[in-house]
Amino acid sequence: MMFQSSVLNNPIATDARQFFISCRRAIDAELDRLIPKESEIPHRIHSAIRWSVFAGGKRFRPALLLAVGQTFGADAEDLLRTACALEMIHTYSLIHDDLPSMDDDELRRGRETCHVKFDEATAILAGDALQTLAFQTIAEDEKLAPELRIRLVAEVARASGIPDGMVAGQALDLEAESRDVNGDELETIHHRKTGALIRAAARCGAMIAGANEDELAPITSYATNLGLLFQITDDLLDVTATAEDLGKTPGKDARAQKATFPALYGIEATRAQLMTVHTEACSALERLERETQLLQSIADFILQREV
Ligand code: GRG
Repeated sequence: MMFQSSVLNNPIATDARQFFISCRRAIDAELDRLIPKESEIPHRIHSAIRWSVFAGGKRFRPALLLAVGQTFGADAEDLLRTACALEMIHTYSLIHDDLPSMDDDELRRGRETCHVKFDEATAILAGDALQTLAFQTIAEDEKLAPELRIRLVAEVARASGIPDGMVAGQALDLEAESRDVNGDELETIHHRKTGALIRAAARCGAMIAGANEDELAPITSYATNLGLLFQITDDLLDVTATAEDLGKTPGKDARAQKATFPALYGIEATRAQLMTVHTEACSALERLERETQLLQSIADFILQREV
């Protein structure tokens, strides 16, 4: 398999923006190969899955997996399927998060949400199918040793589920709607709801590259801080950005009186917190005896992101 861009397999790629652009093509092409076509029966669920997956997401989690894996010397071709599996899990979570019984939203990735375009039952099934396809994709990745595939499946399952993964974060978030939460509780929600999958992306990249435990620890710390950085910038963008920029409905957190960093601490203190978390992420990288310029650039990119 040949990648269209040399940047993807270039160990000296240092610019996050360029890296994301070049990754995106390879990730989308592989997702297109892995997900059944609309023409396959049952048409409606395949159409719904493709509607949501190919709606223009940033592909941040798979790109992070590729970046970390390449930092540790893995070949992009060995990383790509697990990277796509993470995007499948992420897209499933967005489809289910948008459902009327959850966040009840009509706009996602700049277009109608899955249940609005199709129907609620189809959206539930599309999310379910994406989740199982993600695990199937890793389990059947013949480029990787069977033992490694088991470790990756466990890592992704742990990050996606309970008690410390994304589903737990979503459950805590729903519970928090009916009461006040403090800063520590908010961080706990964020670490699970958003952080766990981002952390798994980085760890899977390192695991595929054969990184040892001494290297996994700083990468885990980097990615934990990166996940928090990503969520705090998300909270800020919800206050400051437009629907056109975001491709989703802004201002929802404030309208729902949701606990967010800006709501708890104010915008200026939230910006200061961003700087602290960014510094923590970068200082974790200093513990690695690797060329980490691309990973630093990704932290800078998230700090400054506008979408
Ligand atoms: C339904 C089990 C379940 C979990 C839902 C992901 C999630 C958990 C909820 C989405 C709501 C939300 C605003 C989460 C915080 C940040 C976040 C994950 C934003 C969406 O991710 P992006 O910005 O989206 O990477 P794109 O569309 O670019 O992939």
